[in-house]
Amino acid sequence: MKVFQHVTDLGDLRTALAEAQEVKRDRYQWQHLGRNKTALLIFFNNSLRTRLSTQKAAMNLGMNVIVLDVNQGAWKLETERGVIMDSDKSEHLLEAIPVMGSYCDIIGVRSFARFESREDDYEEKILNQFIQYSGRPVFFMESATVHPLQAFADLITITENSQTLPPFSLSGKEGGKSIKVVMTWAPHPRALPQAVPNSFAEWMQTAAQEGLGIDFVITHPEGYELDPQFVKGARVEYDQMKAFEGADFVYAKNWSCPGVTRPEDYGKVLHDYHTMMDWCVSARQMAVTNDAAFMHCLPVRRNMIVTDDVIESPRSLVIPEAANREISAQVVLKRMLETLIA
Ligand code: AN0
Ligand code: CP
Repeated sequence: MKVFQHVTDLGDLRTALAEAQEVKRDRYQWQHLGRNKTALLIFFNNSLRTRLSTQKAAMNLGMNVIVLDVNQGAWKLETERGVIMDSDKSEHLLEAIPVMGSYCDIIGVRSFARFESREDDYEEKILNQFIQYSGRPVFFMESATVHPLQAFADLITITENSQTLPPFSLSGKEGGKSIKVVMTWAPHPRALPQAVPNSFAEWMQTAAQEGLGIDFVITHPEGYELDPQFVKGARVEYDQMKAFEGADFVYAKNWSCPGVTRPEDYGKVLHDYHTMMDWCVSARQMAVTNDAAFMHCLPVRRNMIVTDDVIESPRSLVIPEAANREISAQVVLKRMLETLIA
């Protein structure tokens, strides 16, 4: 694997999920793969889980790891070609990227949506330059439009906590009842990217289409429609309570306006959050589910996205979900190392 961006980069999902369980059984059995190999993790934005879990995954594989926080100690980087560089930016991305590539074997990059131009964000202008100019395999640690390490960890978590999904069904057989997974928008005071919901939708709908036994529904207020390239025809239900009926998994996340129907609203919070608080996931909505498990990628703002009692309940999976970030990252790094060595 040379790039990890989309669910398709992983190939067959059943195989990838089985590999995740193999990693979980003994995560230290491939230490030879990473010997004298260096992972460079580049952060343009804050992180707790991605930073720690990806370092841990690389170390499990015997790799050396270098972490760079671009905004803390590195030169400020210009990203536009053709500008006269007389501002506070001392270095251009076009030099910085190949230089960074020269010190490592694999690069991970976190670079969120900037919300300056929908086109630039949705073309993945920054990450594509890393792919083009680093000379190294590149994995996305949340880009402008996707967060595939999160979505993979989420899928692993859902399969582990379902009794009907392959390859972990108790009976060991496929063809049982589908599970209902609902992704709900929830209020937040600031504009957040669409990367997490985009990837979650892409991965869930692909899993559904690959016959893993998932019925996937998205619910959000009107105006927050996600880009169709990620929704892939999944059902959208604007009535949150209706969407929650019979749900087995509830996945909460805020996102700002994706600008699909009104490009001028891209990256905006469309309503004063005080008026949207009935979208906060509470016991009221959970009561109509099939005793659903609660999920969120974290970090989460309590009593905005989800109430204390729901996130603290025994049905909350937020901690095992975060723990699975180590596993998703290790499968990805392992596959990249295997490609390098082959
Ligand atoms: C980020 C987001 O919503 O994309 C990262 C989530 C993993 N969240 C915040 O900026 C709070
Ligand atoms: N879920 C996630 O990616 O968390 P961090 O932003 O802390 O890395």
